[in-house]
Amino acid sequence: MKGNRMNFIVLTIFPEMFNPFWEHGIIKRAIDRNKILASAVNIRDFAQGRHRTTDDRPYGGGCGMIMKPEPLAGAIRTATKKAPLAKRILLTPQGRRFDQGVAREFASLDGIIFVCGRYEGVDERICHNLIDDEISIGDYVLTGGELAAMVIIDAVTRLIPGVLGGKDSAEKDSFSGSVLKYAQYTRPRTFEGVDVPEVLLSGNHKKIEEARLESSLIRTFLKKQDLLENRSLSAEEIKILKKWCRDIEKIIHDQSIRGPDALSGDQ
Ligand code: 6GU
Repeated sequence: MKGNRMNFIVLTIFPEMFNPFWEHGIIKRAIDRNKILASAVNIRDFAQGRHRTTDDRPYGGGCGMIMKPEPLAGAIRTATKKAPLAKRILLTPQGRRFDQGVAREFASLDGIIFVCGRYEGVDERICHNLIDDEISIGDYVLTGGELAAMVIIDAVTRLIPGVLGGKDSAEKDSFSGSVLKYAQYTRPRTFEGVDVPEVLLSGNHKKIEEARLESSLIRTFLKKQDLLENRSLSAEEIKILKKWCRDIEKIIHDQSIRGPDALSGDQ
């Protein structure tokens, strides 16, 4: 019916925050090319009473305000009618941690309904029947789920087939193969005294691939060693790592035959 177009519906008390987000860059292009459908719905539209309040004081006392269940329930039910197959995700610092693996998982969904919490949180009863998953984008506290929704929509959209320009741009990302992206360069050839590595100008594609793999490994080793430890290494990668070991052992060996002082760094 709607084909493979991903439907993002964001439920928020600040829908205007999303206007500039929908209107720029890859997200805008994905909307224009019908790869995604995106909308932000005001939870307040489902609130009752003259003041249309969406929050209230917590039972049992304590500081801060809680998002009332009725407006949230109304907003979630209406969104679910529009996108019956969509996964309903509550954005909360207590949720499962979002990462590239979760982004890949979400990229294959029909749609996502994001519930953006504000204040001190949402009434617990919302989670019983109306929420399928709880997600956090990291271990810090934001004032609301809106920025988290944008982070997730951004990361997921670029994984949807046909969204990125080059056909393999998403596959060659940092993390896709669980290593970081290699060092990249564009013109000019010399910038502030630093040259682009010679091999990249050689036109030798095999050499370039090798140099890039080595660059990826070095950067991963220096910046995110845990990624390397959890990776099953290819024969090519093991070859590169073993060469480093030999190079490092040679340095240590050459230093140590000059005497113990050579290693202490106070020569
Ligand atoms: Cl999803 N919401 C809030 N309020 N804070 C967060 C978060 C989400 N993820 C990390 N911190």
